[in-house]
Amino acid sequence: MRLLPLLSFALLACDSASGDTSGGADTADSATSGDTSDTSETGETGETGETGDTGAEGPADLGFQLEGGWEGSTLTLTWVDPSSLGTESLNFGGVLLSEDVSQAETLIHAGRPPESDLQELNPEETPGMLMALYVPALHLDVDGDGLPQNGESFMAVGMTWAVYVTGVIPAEFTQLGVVDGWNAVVIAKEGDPQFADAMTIPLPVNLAPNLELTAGGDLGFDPDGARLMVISGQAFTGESPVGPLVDQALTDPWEVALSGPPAADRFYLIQNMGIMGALEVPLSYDDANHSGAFEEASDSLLFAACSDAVPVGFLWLPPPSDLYSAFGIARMGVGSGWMAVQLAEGGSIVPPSLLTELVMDQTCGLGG
Ligand SMILES: [Ca+2]
Ligand SMILES: [Ca+2]
Repeated sequence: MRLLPLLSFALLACDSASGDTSGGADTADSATSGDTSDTSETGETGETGETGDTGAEGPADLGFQLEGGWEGSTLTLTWVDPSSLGTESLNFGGVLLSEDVSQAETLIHAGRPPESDLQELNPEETPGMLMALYVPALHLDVDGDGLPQNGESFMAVGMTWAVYVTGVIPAEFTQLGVVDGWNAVVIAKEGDPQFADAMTIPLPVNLAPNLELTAGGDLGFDPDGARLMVISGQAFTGESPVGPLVDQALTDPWEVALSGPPAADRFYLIQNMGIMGALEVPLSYDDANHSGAFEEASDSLLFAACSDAVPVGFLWLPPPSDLYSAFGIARMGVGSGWMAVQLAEGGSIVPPSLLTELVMDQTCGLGG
């Protein structure tokens, strides 16, 4: 029964690698490992093609239930290297199959995976039991080759994986519902993974970018003569900052509405998160010279916007374009696009329900 602990350990390792907002160091790692494995496996896609071809002919042995805006996306099953389970970074291998999805309940004939994918996970405790694990994902296949490469965005990474089991299957696995052939295993956030129905594998669209963000709250002071700007976090790194994303009269209550992805020059490597994104910070200022813009020489900064006494920034994360990052982000439940984050070590995502209750008064400063 080593499989279940092995899988849960893999997940714990993932959590420790990317569990908090500052887990971006892993994102950097991921770029390396993701790219490497992608590249190395590309050569094997010949097999993939064959499998896909035969796949169309047999009865369905895997089923996926898509939820959300999956239209126009392509479903892939990517091999997970079992030797990377439980290590700092999961390694993904070749794509077993690729299918343009046309309906929410997508049925696929995957057939028996290539022998090179099937491995004896634990020769000592489950000798002769062969397994191959695949992570299901949806991506926007811009170039039409079926593979998620060259910056194409992931829209979903499943937290229930397809698992092919064959060979000598011990009774304790059979009792858990494991069959010789395709199975599914739920990659639970905590606790042991659970086996599930391979014909109804849930695949919600969990990485599509959130395009709109509205935040605000009651004001703790008289807004007369004050303005509200949203400026790039680059301004705090000593880099030459781009202009404000928003600069508007301050009102009580105040509100900021962001829509769509920010311009390319607003993206930067956010050091304490270790990720490329656009971090934008709302600040009120006293427009002393009535110019309608902030000038350091004449105007003075007032207050930031706080949630739970911690200043808040608006972060745009681009949809992930490598599977490792996509998996990590999906596991964190963060998604992509606009989100509000607390600007503090270990700061968390501000839930949308609290975004209209931000505090902007003398209790909320950026504190350097
Ligand atoms: Ca492609
Ligand atoms: Ca001014």
